[in-house]
Amino acid sequence: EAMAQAMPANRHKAAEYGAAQALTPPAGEQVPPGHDDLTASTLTEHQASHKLGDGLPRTGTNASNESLDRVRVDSSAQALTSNQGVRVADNQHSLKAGPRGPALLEDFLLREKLTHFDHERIPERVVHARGTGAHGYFECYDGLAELTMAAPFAGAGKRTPVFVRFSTVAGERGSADTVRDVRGFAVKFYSEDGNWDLVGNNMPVFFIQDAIKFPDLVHALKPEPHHAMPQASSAHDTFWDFVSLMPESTHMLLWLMSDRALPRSYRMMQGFGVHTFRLVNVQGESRLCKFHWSPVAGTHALRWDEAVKIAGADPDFHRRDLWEAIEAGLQPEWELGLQVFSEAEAGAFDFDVLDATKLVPEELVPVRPVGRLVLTRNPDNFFAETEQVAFCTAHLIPGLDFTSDPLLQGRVHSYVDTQLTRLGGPNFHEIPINTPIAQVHNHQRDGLHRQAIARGRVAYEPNSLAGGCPFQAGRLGFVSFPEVVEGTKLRAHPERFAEHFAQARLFWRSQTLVEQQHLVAAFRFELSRVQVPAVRVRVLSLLAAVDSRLASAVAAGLGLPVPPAAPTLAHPAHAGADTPPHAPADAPVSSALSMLARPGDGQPAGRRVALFSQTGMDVEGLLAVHAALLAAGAVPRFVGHRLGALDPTPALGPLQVEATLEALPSVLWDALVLPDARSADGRGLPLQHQAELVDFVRDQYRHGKPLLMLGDAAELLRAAGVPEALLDGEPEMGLFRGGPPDDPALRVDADVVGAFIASLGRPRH
Ligand code: HDE
Repeated sequence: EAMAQAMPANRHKAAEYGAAQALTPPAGEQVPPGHDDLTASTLTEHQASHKLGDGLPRTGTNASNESLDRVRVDSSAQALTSNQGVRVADNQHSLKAGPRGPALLEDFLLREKLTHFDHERIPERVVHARGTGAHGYFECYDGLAELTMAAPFAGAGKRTPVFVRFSTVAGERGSADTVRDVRGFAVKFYSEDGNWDLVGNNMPVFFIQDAIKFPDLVHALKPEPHHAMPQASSAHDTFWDFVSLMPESTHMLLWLMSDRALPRSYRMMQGFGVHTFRLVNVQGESRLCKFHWSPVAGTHALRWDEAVKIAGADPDFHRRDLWEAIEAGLQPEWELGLQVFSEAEAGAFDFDVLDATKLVPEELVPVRPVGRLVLTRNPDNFFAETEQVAFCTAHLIPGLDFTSDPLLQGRVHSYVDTQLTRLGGPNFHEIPINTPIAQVHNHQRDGLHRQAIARGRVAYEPNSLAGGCPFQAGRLGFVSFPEVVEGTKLRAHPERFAEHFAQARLFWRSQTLVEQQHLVAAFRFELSRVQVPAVRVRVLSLLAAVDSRLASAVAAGLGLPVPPAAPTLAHPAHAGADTPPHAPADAPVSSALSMLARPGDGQPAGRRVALFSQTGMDVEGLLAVHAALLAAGAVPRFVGHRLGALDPTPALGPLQVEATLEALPSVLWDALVLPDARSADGRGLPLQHQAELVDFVRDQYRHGKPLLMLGDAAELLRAAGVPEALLDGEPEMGLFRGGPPDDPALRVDADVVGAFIASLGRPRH
């Protein structure tokens, strides 16, 4: 043990851990011989790593981070070497026959460097190529033993390390973050019973009901094959052609055209497991379940105009937002909720819970909060961690199981299969970010890039030569829930899969007026990009089957009459009965479906606020607001026309402008603070004649963001198109007038500043 503490884990490669003690993997807990715990007693293969002990993360630590210490490299104060560890004398010149001579074949250093470079890229994910990830933990509120034996839910306060990757779906790896799209929300739980991946989206339903349609959906959505356009957008003929012929996609289309498809931040979107899963307890009893993630920062969206402009101003907007929030110590957080119901209850719903185009309304089954997900640490290396992480719906642990959802069944195959190509072979589970903290023991061998050095001559089971090890775990292993299944082999879907519009209507009716307006605008935009008139008409007929007001509003924007509604089945709940037996999907509204109706959402923490400043203006007031914003956890920055120092202030000396209006335009900020225009002592152009500033204010106002005036800004606001009635401030409309207060000793009115700050985390005005 003393040696282990003095030495790095691999004493032959001390340099790869750097000199810093912190980078040396801890020795790890030792397993006493004869320990009878099943997991622990089999820990023999990885003695050189610190993956020892009971497999549980230590309190307050992240076991998955620590296991990565084995492969972390810190090159500070180290000499450059080749991949064979040979120190490189000169990395600037290739080996030549004379200074002007040809390069020599024997230059193995040049060849190694170029060869490695030539193979740096791996295939991108066929969908969800663009994404970003972070480490953290899941903490269980209370033990859920009555429902499931899944390790992350084993007891109150139990923490399980996680890696999370958020993504867009359609765009390529380098595409913009703020496009209209579904967002992936994939969570890998590194539990002591093995890895569990909950590979979800930020919308609770999907386009199709059966996996066999997925390649067609994706081919229709991706850039059209003849000219490879458009990038990261569904606004083109092939997508709408496909979905117009696929009425089951109608519900998801409404979600996709809603502001849910334009999240303000990955930190501010919900996540859903989408499918119905199964929970199994230790007695072998099973319940059905839907998974919900709800962000503590609130569920917030961008405006479309904003999203479009951000795609140009900062294509990495969401990636940067998450990175910066975690670097700043904000620790983004979501609450996990479960909707739990029995098979019998599900049988009485007027939709089929195996149909991924349907959700379970919260009025029918409430969401029970069971734990929280906290992101604490950015990856060290994007490629090694975020790019190489391999999520898979088949990564399941005891206590959880699949249902026969035909979409889920296809996914269980597809995710492993895709990694074989993307990560180059069957050993992708050995890439550090994918290795479980639970030990791996089996007779799988060899393959490209094998890491484990399996000892002994036995690679089969049953065996006697290795004492029967590793042995079958029996009831301590994964046992599939013994669901009774019988049926005729056929290609068909259940009867309740045939109704496609009731939940689309529920979603539409549940939106507030402004959300409905945004939805209509999105349909108009997308369909105006469609060139083939018949496709537009077919989509309108789907919308007509949802709601006549929706259809006519969209049709008006396209200059088309509303066509006859697509054929609808009688809603099963209404067939032959006056009153539906259960709160049906056709209920008038479900408030959980509207982002704006979600109460209590949002926080000022992490919101970005621009404080406009220029030479000669009253910076004292700005400084007071700056301090108040910092105290609330917001991110205030002084912006102006040029970087650098402004007038000295008595308090702080020269105030530094940190960002220019040009480099960080309005759309990259959540709010704006304007100093008193009268305080500009005649130096420079009047504010209302500064084109970039006028544009900035116009966008802030149009996008419904809070604006705080520390005095008169009427001329500027007028130039930016703010209506006359609002020039003096109107908090209801997000325009706050905070100074100068009656007391000349004060620079700003603290109550108004407080109201402005409180409004930062709320939905847009
Ligand atoms: Fe995926 N999906 N998917 N998907 N999916 C992939 O796996 C697939 C579906 C989702 O951050 C791929 O490793 C099929 C639903 C996320 O790495 C691939 C079907 C939901 C991610 C694949 C679906 C998702 C993926 C591409 C229909 C929400 C990104 C690369 C049967 C519940 C995970 C990869 C990450 C990625 C297949 C439908 C979510 C090809 C066949 C429904 C979040 O395997």
